[in-house]
Amino acid sequence: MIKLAKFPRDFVWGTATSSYQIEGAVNEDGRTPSIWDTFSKTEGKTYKGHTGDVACDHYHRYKEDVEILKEIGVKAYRFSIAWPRIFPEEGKYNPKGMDFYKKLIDELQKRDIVPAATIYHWDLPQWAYDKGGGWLNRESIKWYVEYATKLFEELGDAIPLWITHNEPWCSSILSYGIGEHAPGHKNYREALIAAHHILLSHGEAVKAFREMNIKGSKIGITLNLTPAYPASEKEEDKLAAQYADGFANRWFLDPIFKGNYPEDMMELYSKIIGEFDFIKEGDLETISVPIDFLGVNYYTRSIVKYDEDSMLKAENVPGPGKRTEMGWEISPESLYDLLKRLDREYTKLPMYITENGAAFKDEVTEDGRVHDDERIEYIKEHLKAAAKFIGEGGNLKGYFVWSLMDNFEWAHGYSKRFGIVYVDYTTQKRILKDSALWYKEVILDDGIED
Ligand code: GBH
Repeated sequence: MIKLAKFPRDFVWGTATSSYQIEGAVNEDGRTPSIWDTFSKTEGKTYKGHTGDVACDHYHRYKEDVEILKEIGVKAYRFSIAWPRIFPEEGKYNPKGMDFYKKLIDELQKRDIVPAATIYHWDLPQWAYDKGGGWLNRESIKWYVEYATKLFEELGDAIPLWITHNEPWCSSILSYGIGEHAPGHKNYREALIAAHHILLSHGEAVKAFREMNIKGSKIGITLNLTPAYPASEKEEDKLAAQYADGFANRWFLDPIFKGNYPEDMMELYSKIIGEFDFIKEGDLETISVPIDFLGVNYYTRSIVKYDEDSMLKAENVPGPGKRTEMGWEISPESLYDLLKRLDREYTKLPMYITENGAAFKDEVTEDGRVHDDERIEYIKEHLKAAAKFIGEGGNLKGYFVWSLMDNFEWAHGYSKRFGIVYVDYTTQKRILKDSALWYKEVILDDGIED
């Protein structure tokens, strides 16, 4: 046996999910619709019109699912809380919705699994959208902070890791700019306004959290980061990579860690969106309030060449690596590059990989199992990259596989499977894929053997 990668004994091994993607029970215990209910029920927005109405029925099966977590042996479980269960109407707290998360946390604690909770993983209450477009309305910050504060009051120190937002790039750019996610707007000015308000809501929630002095709990944010590489050594391609990096990464990292938006991007964006009059005095101080850790979601990299006609002056070109079912190039080395760069340019704070994983064509074979060797390979290579970073002194504290189980993959509906646990959507039967059994061994060994 050769040790391929070794991790510290206290490394946090986890899996991740999110509320709308797994819970179902969309009309139960007082929950009202989110923008994803509305969006998925709008013709043509999701694969075959799939919705999260039932999903993995986790709302009713959470005990069984926590049992599976125990079986895999994870140390931590990252889930998200559904805002429309907690505040089904503006200003109206719903204790019944909170009860579900209290019960879930209880089950986790009984099995020594650390709960890591994401406050916002895209299921904005429809009522908030109806008041001026949700994140477009600066009032959204107030609504979010009221919601977050309630969570801190009720769950507080039961959650050692609080994550304010999951992937603000997705909930702003993909949702208000590109239109692929709810609410499906296609307007770049709106995308940047939404991003700004989301970042502000993060900062205000961190401030509220600090004021409450919750002992033993940490707070941070999760960003999806996509390292950008130039297609050639040409200066113009390097410029394209600089803009692609600004678009995907620096627009979010810089305000959080440096207290300003990147100047090159301000200049580029101002030609498209006009004035940045939605940025008020003091906003960047709020966005850059100190956090305790950074969550990194990493799936793939981008390779770009210069394109005069495109808004970002950059056009994606396919990389040479193998692809997952999402069409995303597999590039574990880029995860290493990314972590090094974060350490060098942004922060020495603890980091967690809060999502990493892949969709492949999974099938239950005659033996009743799912032989997902490609997923094992994917996770193994990314863990090796993570271990290399740690070996060089990098402050990486944990790794969460996306996802615990197959689920509602947003615009792709149930057509893409990211789980290490297979879900049969007809029977709701769960089957541990080979990757889950393999991950169990990794956790037991705190490392990978070959
Ligand atoms: C995450 O989003 C989400 O947090 C999670 O809910 C979701 O299920 C999971 O990933 C799997 O998709 O778009 O071709 O330019 C990840 C979103 C994926 C957005 C990679 C940027 C870059 C490749 N990111 N993507 S591409």
